[in-house]
Amino acid sequence: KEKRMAWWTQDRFGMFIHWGLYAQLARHEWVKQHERITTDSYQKYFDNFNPDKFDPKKWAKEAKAAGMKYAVLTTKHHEGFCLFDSQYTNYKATKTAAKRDLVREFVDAFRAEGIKIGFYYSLIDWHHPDFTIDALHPQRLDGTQNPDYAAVNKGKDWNRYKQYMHNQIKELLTKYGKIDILWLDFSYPGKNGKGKDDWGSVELLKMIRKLQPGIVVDNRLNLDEYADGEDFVTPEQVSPKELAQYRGKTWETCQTFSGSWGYFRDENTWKTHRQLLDLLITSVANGGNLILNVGPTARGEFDHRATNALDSMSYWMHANSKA
Ligand code: FUL
Repeated sequence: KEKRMAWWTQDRFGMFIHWGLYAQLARHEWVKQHERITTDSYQKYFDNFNPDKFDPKKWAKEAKAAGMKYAVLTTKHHEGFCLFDSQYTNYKATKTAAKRDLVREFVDAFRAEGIKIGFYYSLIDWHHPDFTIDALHPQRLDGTQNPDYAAVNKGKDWNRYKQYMHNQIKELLTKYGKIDILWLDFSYPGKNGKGKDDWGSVELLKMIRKLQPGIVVDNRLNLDEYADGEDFVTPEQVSPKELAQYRGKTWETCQTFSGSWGYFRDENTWKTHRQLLDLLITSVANGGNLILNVGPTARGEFDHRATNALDSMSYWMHANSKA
């Protein structure tokens, strides 16, 4: 483990990229869930998806200038839309007006800049017909005492979903060369009652390690009792003050520039440049990594506020680097 973690603990600073159909609504990557949008009415965002400004080479240059050494892209977020050309679904970028495998282009562009490659993949899927409807699903039931979830889930085949998810992770780990990080995300384990057996986490991790022996895997697989379950813990959106408690662990804090992960046009909670630097310095000082998130717009660009923040990091890196 120490060997495969060596570069990761050394590199310290990465870019998270949350991108999907939700960027078009520009109000949170959970918008389908927040607003209880049905899969039918969400379809228009698939039909209209056309990221004509997508230029991952530009993204990679900005990441590099900011001093980021690795980048993790959402290959599929909870909404279920795949940025990659999966053979197991048509709900994917290649079937939209984009007509491109966005993951492939991301990989090529970031690799060319010498940036390590990470894939985020959501175990949760609000599009797949076999994914269980639960209290946190967009189609959750209204607040009666005992909503009848058994009835709405009748006919759904969980094993079919599980197989789909494993197949897609296999695709991601076999079709894009060497992948450095896998960032799986169950997001809400306790509340919907799904555990490692539901996700098939033990087999999943075995497969991952076999396909990509050097890969670094996060801790969101519900594998707490399984000895080799996690390479790093993932404190999300915690304040710099709270970071000291992770000393001694292998950890990465994931943070946004504003509040949401997906592009949110009207959010007014953008962190100041000073706050961002404070996060980076406090993370590193406490022996951890920082992964800072950009949510590109639906057309595929970084918002000027994100670019501006990245510029400020780049300025600081430049002014303080010995290289
Ligand atoms: C969470 C997700 O629910 C958020 O949307 C985001 O992806 C964050 C990094 O992880 O669990």
